[in-house]
This record gives sequence, structure tokens and C-alpha cells, in this order.
Amino acid sequence: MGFFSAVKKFFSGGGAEVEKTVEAAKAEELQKSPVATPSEEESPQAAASEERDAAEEAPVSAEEPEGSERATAHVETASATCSPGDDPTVEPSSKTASASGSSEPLARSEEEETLALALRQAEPRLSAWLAIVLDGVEEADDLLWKRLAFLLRALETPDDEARAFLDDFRGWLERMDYHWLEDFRSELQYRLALALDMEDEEDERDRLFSKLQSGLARTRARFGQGLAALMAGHSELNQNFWEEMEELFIMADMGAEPSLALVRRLKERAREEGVTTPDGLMPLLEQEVEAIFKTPRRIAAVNPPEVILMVGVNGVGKTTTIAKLAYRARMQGKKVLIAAADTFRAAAVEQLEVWAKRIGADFHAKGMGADPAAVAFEAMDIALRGGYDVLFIDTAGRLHTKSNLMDELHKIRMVVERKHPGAPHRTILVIDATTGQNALQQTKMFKDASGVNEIILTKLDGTAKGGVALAVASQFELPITFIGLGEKMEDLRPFDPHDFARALLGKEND
Ligand SMILES: Nc1nc2c(ncn2[C@@H]2O[C@H](COP(=O)(O)OP(=O)(O)OP(=O)(O)O)[C@@H](O)[C@H]2O)c(=O)[nH]1
Ligand SMILES: [Mg+2]
Repeated sequence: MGFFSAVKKFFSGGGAEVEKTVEAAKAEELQKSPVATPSEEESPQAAASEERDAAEEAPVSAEEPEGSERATAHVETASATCSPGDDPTVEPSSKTASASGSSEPLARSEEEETLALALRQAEPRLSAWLAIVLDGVEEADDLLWKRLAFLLRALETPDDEARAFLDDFRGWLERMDYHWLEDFRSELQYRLALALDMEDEEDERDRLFSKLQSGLARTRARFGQGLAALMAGHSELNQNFWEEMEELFIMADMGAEPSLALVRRLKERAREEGVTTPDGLMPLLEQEVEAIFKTPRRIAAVNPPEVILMVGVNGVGKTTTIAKLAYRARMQGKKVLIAAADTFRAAAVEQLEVWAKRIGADFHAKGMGADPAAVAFEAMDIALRGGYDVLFIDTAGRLHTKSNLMDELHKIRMVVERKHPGAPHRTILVIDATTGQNALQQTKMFKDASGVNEIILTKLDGTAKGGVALAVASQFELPITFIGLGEKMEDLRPFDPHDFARALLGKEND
């Protein structure tokens, strides 16, 4: 999305500039200081800073709509007069003092100067920038909004987009009744990263990779460390080595067949490429594991609303995953409807309603014991008439009636398809990684019966059985699109085969 395009430019193209040494940045500050002298007040920079002064008094904030014009002027001036290396937020302090005649704006200006300098000296990474900007902020008070407005201005965010972002976040804090920074800090960072569309950006990779690494710690303890021991215990690739490797893969819940197939491929490649030592085999193993995950994703043109049907046995994480996905969709500005076609438990409907409210999605339910297909039918109708972008349908892992779960899912598919040809566009099977080999039976059952075309693997954080991801991917040729690494919103992560393979094998980030 176009939001914060300046940031992307800054973080990618402008990276070298940001990496300036402290000395260089300071030298630049010194060079700038003459601009601040009263005799040069007529210079374009001074004029620009005057406008900025005005903007300072009216930070981009939901509560101060009258500041919008001035803030816009500030942003426009900043982008018009500054090269990527110049910091639009740095103001000459003496200028500010002379304009206001009071010491308070001077203090503010100095503070922002310090912040701006710190930003330029920091790594071009969102988490690092946020740490600087939030220094001294403890709660959701004026200081927070001022600092966030400052950050958004520093990133040349168009005023209306900055305002929308802040309004949205302010609303969320109110809905959630969050007050202390420690309660919402990760959420804030997550929202910024999402809004910036930064998840694939190099600068955010380290952070995401370490999250993945810690999430997979237990799996790696079994798989990666076992692998390291195997590699260390052999100096050549003999029969013993291959047999132990096979065993290791099977023990790591990869499944017998996929394990044998992987070892067979590795043997072949080692022979072809003249690799004779375990060390030399590692890069090949990494490539092969990555290749297993690289199932092409089906990309179909979608006539909105896009309908996403969530299936899976009970307790795997369908409802929480819907909330997380819906949240991502909301952050991308989509209009979202969630339907509670899980009518098995009253608590399930309530749970989903609470989530929907929190993330700003609409909700449709009929209550406990209702016909799930009827809920889906009505929701489809509402989504079509209401111009929704996405409809998520939550289903139960169990049913009240004696009818078969698979028949019920089939009925849901039929009714939405009848109302909206092509729907459901995505049927996502949620699998709990802690169930290990059971995941394979579940995948087979749902794939045969309800046309699954995507998998989300949850609870990887609490299990040593993460190797099951390999088993599922290699046996069913279904793309794993997201993985769950915890219960929080930001713990649902897009699945990256390369990173996952490396984290699984116990590698550092590259
Ligand atoms: N640790 C961890 N817990 C998770 C993850 N995903 C979901 N959970 C937890 O798993 C539990 C069950 O999640 P639900 O979303 O209610 O599961 P469900 O599939 O909707 O369950 P039913 O509606 O009963 O079929 C909840 O306590 C979630 O917080 C994850 O990735 N990691
Ligand atoms: Mg549920």
C-alpha cells in the first residue's frame, strides 16, 4: 500500500545515509546551525522552520483537528526542502526561541533535535527507531501522541495517513482499555510494521527471525541439535550416517515416508556433487528442506468479498487464528465480517464476538445450536450487501447433531457458493503442531472431504514436534501460509520457507 512509501524509500534507498557515523552527523548539525541565526531568517530553511514551528504546536492528533493544515504544511515543506539525509524534524533551536519568546518550545525543540539526531544514528530498523522515540514514554498520554506524531513526520508520512493511523490506534487502546506502554508496545510496533508493509523488508528480518528461532526452540532442540550431534559424530557419509539421519528425521515427526525420501534425495545429490563429508552436506540439506516447503501458492482472482473458510478439529486454534487474520486484514484497511458458524459452544460465539469488537470487524452469529450452514448463508448475504472485502467463517471441530462434520462443512461450502460463485475462495485447515503425526491424518481427512487449499500450523512455540511441518508439506503439497508462534496477535507470522528451514536446522540468520 502507499502508506509510508517514504519510509520504505528511507529504509531501503536511504539506508546508507542513515548509517552515517556519529561524527558525520554531528558535523552536519554544526553546518546547519548558522541557519538558525536571526540574520538568516529570510532563508528558505528559516521560512520552512517557521512553518514547522506552527506544526510543532499542533502535532498530528485525533484530538486536534485544527492542527491539520499546519501539520500538512510542515510535512510538505519538509519533503520539498529536504534530501533523504536532511532531517525535516530538526529545527534550529534559537529560531524557535525567538519566535515563541518562551522557554517551553525551546525545550521541545531541543528534545526533538536530540531525537532526530538519535534516529539518524540508529540502525534503520523500526524496532530501533521506536525504542528511541518511546524513550521516557510510560503511558498513553500526550507525550506518546506527540512522539508518535514526530516519528510519522520524520518519516514524511502524509498528514491524513498519519492521522488515520493514530486515530485507529487511539481507538484500539480505548477499546482494549490499555493504558501502560508495556501493555501495548508490541502491538504498536506490530501495527507500524504492518502499515509499513515491512515484513519482507531486510531491516525487519532479524527481529522476525529471532522470534521464529525462539518459537522453534524446542523443535530445534530435538531436530537441530540432534543433527549437529550426527554431523559431529561422523567424518564421512557412510551407511551408518544415512541410517541415523533417517532415524533423526522420523523422530522429529517428519513421518517415515518423507524422511526416507529426503535421505534418498540427499544421498543422490551428495553423489552427484561429490560431497563426502557431513559438513558439506549441510547446505544441501537446507536447500532440500526449503524446497519441500516451496509449494506453489494458488493465486486466484477474487471477486469480493473474499470468503475464507476456517476448518480443523477442535482446539487447534481456528478461532484465534481467524481473529489474527482478520486483524491483519483490518490493518490493511479492509472491511471485515466474521461469521460464527461454530454453534457448538455458546462460549465460542462469545469468544469470537469479543475478538471482532477488539479488532474493529463486524460479526454475525445465530447462537448456540443454530444450523452452521444457515449462519454462513446469512453472513454471505450481509457481506455481499454490505460491500465487505473479506468474510471469515469460523467452524466448529465438533457438532451437536449426529451429522458428520465433513457433511456440515460441505453444506457450508454449498450455500456460500450458491450466493457468491467462486466462494469459499480459501479453505484454510488449521493444524496444531503439538499433535505431531496426528496432523497428517487430519490433513488427509479434511483435504479429501472439504477441499483444503492452505494450511496454518499453530502452537509451534510450545512443541518439539515442529518437524511435522515438513511431513505435512511433503505429503500433501499444500502451502503452509502462516504459522502460530504464540497466543498474541503478532504471533501469527507469514510462513517463510527459507527462514523456517534455517531456524529448524539451528542456523543463525543470514
Ligand atoms: N501457544 C499457542 N497457543 C495458541 C496458538 N494458537 C492458538 N492458541 C491457543 O489455543 C487455544 C485454542 O484456540 P481456539 O482458537 O479456541 O481453537 P479452536 O480451533 O477455535 O477451538 P474449537 O472452537 O473448540 O474447535 C487457545 O487458548 C489459544 O490461545 C499458538 O500459535 N500458540
Ligand atoms: Mg473455535
